[in-house]
Amino acid sequence: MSTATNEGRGRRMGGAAGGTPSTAAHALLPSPEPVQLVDPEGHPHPDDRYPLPDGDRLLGAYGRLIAGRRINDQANALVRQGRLAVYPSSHGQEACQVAAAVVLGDEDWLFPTYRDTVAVITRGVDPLEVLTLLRGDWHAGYDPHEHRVATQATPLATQLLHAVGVAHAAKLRGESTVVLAMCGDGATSEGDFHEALNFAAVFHVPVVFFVQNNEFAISVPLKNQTVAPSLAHKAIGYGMPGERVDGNDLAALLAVLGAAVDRARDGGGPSLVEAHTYRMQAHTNADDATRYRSADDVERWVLKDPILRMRTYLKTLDLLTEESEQAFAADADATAAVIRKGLNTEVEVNPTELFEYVYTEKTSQLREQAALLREELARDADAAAAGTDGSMEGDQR
Ligand SMILES: Cc1ncc(C[n+]2csc(CCOP(=O)(O)OP(=O)(O)O)c2C)c(N)n1
Ligand SMILES: [Mg+2]
Repeated sequence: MSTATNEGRGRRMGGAAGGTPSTAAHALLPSPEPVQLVDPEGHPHPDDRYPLPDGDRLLGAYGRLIAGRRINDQANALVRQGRLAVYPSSHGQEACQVAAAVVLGDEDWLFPTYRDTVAVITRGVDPLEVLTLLRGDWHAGYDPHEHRVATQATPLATQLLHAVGVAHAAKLRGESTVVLAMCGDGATSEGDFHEALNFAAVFHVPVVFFVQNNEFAISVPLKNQTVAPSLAHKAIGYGMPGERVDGNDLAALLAVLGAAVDRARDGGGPSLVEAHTYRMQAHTNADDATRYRSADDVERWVLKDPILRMRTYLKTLDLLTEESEQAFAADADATAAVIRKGLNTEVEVNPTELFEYVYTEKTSQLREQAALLREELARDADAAAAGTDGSMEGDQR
């Protein structure tokens, strides 16, 4: 039996290839503790491997953080007003959302989940087009090609395979595209997660898997999901480097994700970044988080809020002024106002569009269902014209 291994092929993020087999394997391992460059009190925390992003970059990203929080708050309010059917909020995870979007270039692709609305908007997609999905009007309200953002995936981990496919295609074409694929801690238990990571590693494709570990998959805590030392440790099993980062530290996220993207672009292959963060609110409005976790747990994470620490840090450096704070707040309010106005406008939806744009040729079942719907709509229209309720005699609908 051959004892050949692939040790030596992998590289630490931003590090050099090679070394003895054991050091090469070791180089794939994540840091023992999540990388942190700014602590929860706003103090810098230097790290030899990851330089702090410069002030302008941090300030710009901080502005997006403020907008992200505002978008989350606005969307939650619109759910309560019945204007959105559902909103999986990223409240508390905004640093992950912003960093995932801003580390990419125009030629790159982002593959988000249902929770990543803020990342999609930060990348430049029109907020109203993004929220169309969560209003229930369309499967996706935006053109994925316009900003190179795939549709937000609700079936867990499916987007990871699509992301690997796009990265593989880009590599075959000789393009410099990098793909960043997002998923949650729960999604790492899916078979698709395994298939995506294995394919990506074997074919050495330019993809960054970004896992937002917010400690819950609806009501299931991480300890019931895995007993691996961390989710980042899973990477070594596929032969790619893993890294852990403080998911509420915008500076660390920009540095670590930025290094992973550079590495992929330079031909270094895939890697996995796990961000340690926390889902501050319920899974969605359909969930009651008080049934499975304590208020004290949530309270502990309030102190680690990504906005608070970055504000303190930027103020200490005199990078954030009263005026720029006001400008960021005004900008965020303007985005929220656009969302409010747009979602308070009634849309005319055509229910028969439900059957369009999926298959080039509809299946016989879909043709039958579409015909039934058309008949029902015609009956309703006739009834409305005649002033009756539209139901047929004996109709049990
Ligand atoms: C294949 C699949 N199985 C189950 C579900 C139902 N489901 C929706 S969200 C969710 C939890 C996912 O948790 P995680 O991956 O940690 O992401 P988070 O919601 O915390 O961002 C589950 C089980 C689904 N959407 N898709
Ligand atoms: Mg989760």
